[in-house]
Order: sequence, then C-alpha cells, then structure tokens
Amino acid sequence: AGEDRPIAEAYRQDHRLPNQNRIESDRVKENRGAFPDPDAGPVMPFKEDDQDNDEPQQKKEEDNLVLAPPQELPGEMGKAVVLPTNLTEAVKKMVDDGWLKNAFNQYASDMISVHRSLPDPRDEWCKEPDRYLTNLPKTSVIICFHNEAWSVLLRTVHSVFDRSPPELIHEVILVDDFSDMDHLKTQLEEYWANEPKVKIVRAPKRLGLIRARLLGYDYATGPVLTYLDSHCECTTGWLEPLLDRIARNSTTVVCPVIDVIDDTTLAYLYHDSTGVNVGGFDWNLQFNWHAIPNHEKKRHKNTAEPVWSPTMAGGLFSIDREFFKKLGTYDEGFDIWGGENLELSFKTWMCGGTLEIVPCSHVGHIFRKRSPYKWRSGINVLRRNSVRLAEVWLDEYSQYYYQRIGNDKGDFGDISDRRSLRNNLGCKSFRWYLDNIYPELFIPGEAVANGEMRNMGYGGKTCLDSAARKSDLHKPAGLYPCHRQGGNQFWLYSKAGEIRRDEACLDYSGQEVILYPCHGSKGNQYWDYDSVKKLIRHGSSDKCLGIDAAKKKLIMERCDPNLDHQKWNMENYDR
Ligand code: LR7
Ligand code: MN
Repeated sequence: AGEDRPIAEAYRQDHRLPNQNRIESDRVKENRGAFPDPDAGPVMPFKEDDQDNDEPQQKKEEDNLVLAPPQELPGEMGKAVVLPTNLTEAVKKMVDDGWLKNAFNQYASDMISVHRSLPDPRDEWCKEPDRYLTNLPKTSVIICFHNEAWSVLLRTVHSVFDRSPPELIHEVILVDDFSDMDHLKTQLEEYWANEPKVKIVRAPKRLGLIRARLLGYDYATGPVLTYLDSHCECTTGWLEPLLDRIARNSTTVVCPVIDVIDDTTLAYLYHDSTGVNVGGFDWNLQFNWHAIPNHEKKRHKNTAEPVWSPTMAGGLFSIDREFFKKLGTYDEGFDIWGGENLELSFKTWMCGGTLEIVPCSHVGHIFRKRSPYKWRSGINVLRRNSVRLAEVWLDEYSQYYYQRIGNDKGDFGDISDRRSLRNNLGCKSFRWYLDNIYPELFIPGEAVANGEMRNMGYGGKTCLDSAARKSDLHKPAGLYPCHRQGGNQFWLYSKAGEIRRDEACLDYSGQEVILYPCHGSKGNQYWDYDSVKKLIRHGSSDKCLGIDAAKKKLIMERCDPNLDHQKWNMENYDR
C-alpha cells in the first residue's frame, strides 16, 4: 500500500507532476500545455532534473532552497493545497480555466501526486485481528466519467490500486461516457497500456451516468461490483470491510463513508465513526443526510459497526453482481443524472436486501457546487427520472412528489417493464418501507393544508417562497410572485401547527421570520390559522404574520383582521 512504501522510494516516484507519471509519447509531450507549467506557476518544491538521480552532486545553495523534504509535497497526507495570492496573470488564467471546466480546483489537483498519501480514518475496532473473513470475493471496480480532469481521474484509479489487496481487484473498468477532452483519448489508453487489470470502455454516444454504469456492468466479470465516481480517493483498508459484508450475505448492499475532498484545496476531510450519517430523502425525491436515528443506534455496541441506511448517496457502493442483476440493475430509462440512487435504495430494501453504510470503509469524493458538464437541453431530466421512480416504486405515496412538482408529470416514457420487474420479484410495499426502514420521515398526508401560501395584500400575487435547503435554514424565509408550480412555494400546515417543508419550519423568535430545523415542540414554530378571518397567529408572540411590500419581506404585527396584508390563503385547507 502507498503509505507503507519507504519515504525515499515514495519520494522518487511521487515527486513528479501527474503528467510526468505516464508513458510520454511525442503526442503526449505536445499536450504538456494542458497541465501547469512548474516554471510559470507557484514555485514547485522540486526540479525536474533531480528525479531518479542518486549520484551525489554539487549543489548550488539555491537548489537546496527549492528542494523541499518529501513530507512537504503538496497535498500529502491529504493536506490542503493553498495557492499563493500573488499568482502571475498566466497562472491565474490556468486556475480559472480549471474551475470553469471542472467546477473544482483542477490546478491545485494537478500539483498533487496521483499517488498522494492520505490519513487513515479508521477506528481501532476496524483493525482488530479476524475482523474480516479471509476468503473475500474479488471485485470489478467500475468508474464512469464524462470529461473528468486528468490528475483527478488518475488519482481515483491509483488510490484503488495503491490501497487495495491486489488479489481482491479483479479489474478496473473505466467507462468513458462520450467525453471530448483530448487527454481522455489515446493518452489515457497509453497511460494504462501496461496495466492489464484496467479496461477502458467507450460509450458510442452520451449515455448519462446511469446507462454508463450499465455499460460497465455489461463488461464486468467479477463476482462483486464496486462503483466509484471519477473524482474519488480510497483510503487504507477501504475495500475489505465492504467485501466482508457481501461475503457474509450477498443481499447486503454496502456504501463506504464518503469523506469530503475539498473542491478548492483538495484537502481530505473526515470524521471518526461517531460522526457517521445515514441517507434519507425528501418528498422532492432528493437525497439527504441524517444523524443515525436512535432505533438504529440501539442495535450497536460499537460505532464502527455497519449501520442500516434508508438510502444511499448513489455514486460509491459495492453490490453482489447476481443480486444487482436480480434487482433489475438500474432503470435504463434514467438519463444523465439523478434518481438511480433512490431506485436502488428502495428496491434493495423492498425486495429482500439490506443497505448499509460501513464506517470502517472511507472513500473521499470531491463535492462540487455545480454540475460542470452539459445536461440535455429542452427537457427536465431529473424530473423525468424521478417520475419514473415514483410511478414504479412509490405506490400511493407518489402523490406527495407530484404535489411538489405542481402535478406536472410530463412525458416519462414507458414504465411497464419496470412495473412487471417489481411484480415478478414480489417486493414489499412502499408503505412497508416507510414504516419499517424510514419511520422518521414526515408524511405530508398528515397535514391540514398543502400547497402555496398566498398573501391577500397588494392584489394577492405574493407567495411564501424559499428553497428551504440546509443552507437556507437560520435565514429569513422569502417572498416571491406566486407561480403555481409547487417547488419553493409548496408548504405544509401540519396538525401540530407547523408551517413546514421537509425538515424546515417557519420560526419566529422576536426578530426575523426564519426557517429553522423543525423541533416539534410548538413555541416559536406554532402558527394558528383562522381559515375564516384568514389570519395566521403566532403561538409564543401572539402576533400575526404579514408582508411588507416595500421591503419585500415577512413581518410580524399586532393582529388586525382589517389589514389585507395579514390575510393568507392556505391551499387545500381541510380541517
Ligand atoms: O452524463 C454523465 N455521464 C457520466 O459518466 C454525467 C456524469 N457522469 C459521471 C461523472 O463523471 C461522475 O464520475 O458520473 C459520475 C457522477 O456524476 P457527478 O459526480 O456529477 O454526480 P454527483 O457526485 O454530483 O452526484 C451524486 O448523485 C448522482 C445521482 O445520479 C450519482 O449517484 C453520483 O454518483 C452521486 N455521487 C455520490 O454519491 C458521491 C457523494 C455525493 C453525495 C451526497
Ligand atoms: Mn461526484
């Protein structure tokens, strides 16, 4: 494994730029321009000429200044790479280009060895003797990419080879989803030419990540499949605990803990096993993270034990190949991005399997703030995928998703095959899944009103509006012209008097009206709606909710039934 190599040896191999790690054909040399030029950029801690030269040499004093000791290579041990602020214009441009193409700091990544060392985030429990079975099955590792950065893709693959027992890696399948970046063409093939375990599969047209994964599945021959995104880094001992769970029960689908590789500094950030989260979803059919619920905590003696998770994030998991096949792999009608993570999660649980997060296995992933590549134009891919998912797996609960998209399902294609798959497998109901696997989820059907919250002042065109994401919590709730499309204007009025969406509740503590995580204890989150007078009276302050048109914000005032801007229409009110 990478970390075990003696430092000097590691240094000899690692102190090159990523682009120097490959076999350099003439054509590849011409491509050099695509990578940072060490002379133009921030001072690199080495000089090219010094590599592989063990002869003692006469050194000038300045050489000693430039040569840094091995432990100070950029990004080693998962450390942050912080670019100097006084970059030349040329370098600044390269940094900006890297961000533009990838939505992460490619320039910083290119400075880091593709074999960089990482911290070992595992608990001691994970390393105890006989923790894992000795005869583990081999895995095919499948990595799909569409226009991934060179150093990032290579580091993903090397981290697999550098930190897995070789006998457990059956093959690494790189699925190129119709990329057009030059470095992903022959350069990639030449780089891996001497590594028989690496297979490169090219999609004949843009498939999207779900069908690209299915293409990889078609080529894979190992008994276990392990999927990774193309911007990951595996840590020491990541693989054995995953394969161990599958060896013990082939219907267990397992995910590593997904650590954060910072998009700006490429720092590897992790928590110990007390900080493990599990996956959930909201009625927008979006994946989210939660603390481990108490009923699950009670099943464990040690925090490093595998935990049941209602859903998976999607990109990083291992599954028995036959079980994946039995579950009908993925819906081939899913395009580009999204929905497949919930599909696989729901059917794993509903059709006889178990989904776990394995705290002994840590893999890093570069989390981006935007999607860098082209989606399809003219169609809402994510909605189409999610409607297919809802139609096949959600039973009567699909209505809660449809409410959120203004009941506009659009054209979602033919799903009859997926429905018969579910019938033939004899899977349990979605209600069973909610009751048993995800009892924490708030069910909108228990609400007294659902839909828009329209203010009657100033012509009655203004609605309560907020994305209510995690990042919107603790911030003022917004207003926007009513658009009748659900989404950020879809609210639930719960029996408990909350005005909420998912885990966000309207909350007033004397200052601004904000969104705050729902706490279920009334107080600042208790709103009493009088459906005749149309007033919304706040529990702890006894004031009424209104709007200030000039400031375009929510206000709290002494209740006055004569003021239109204190009157609200709650959609589908039914008490
Ligand atoms: O058209 C495409 N073709 C591809 O091959 C689009 C993407 N891809 C590749 C892409 O290069 C990448 O390797 O597919 C992989 C995933 O795409 P990302 O990295 O843009 O997705 P993401 O990390 O933003 O999104 C998460 O949700 C997706 C839903 O479809 C997938 O399941 C991703 O794998 C998933 N990533 C993770 O689970 C990592 C943890 C993120 C979280 C939470
Ligand atoms: Mn990703």
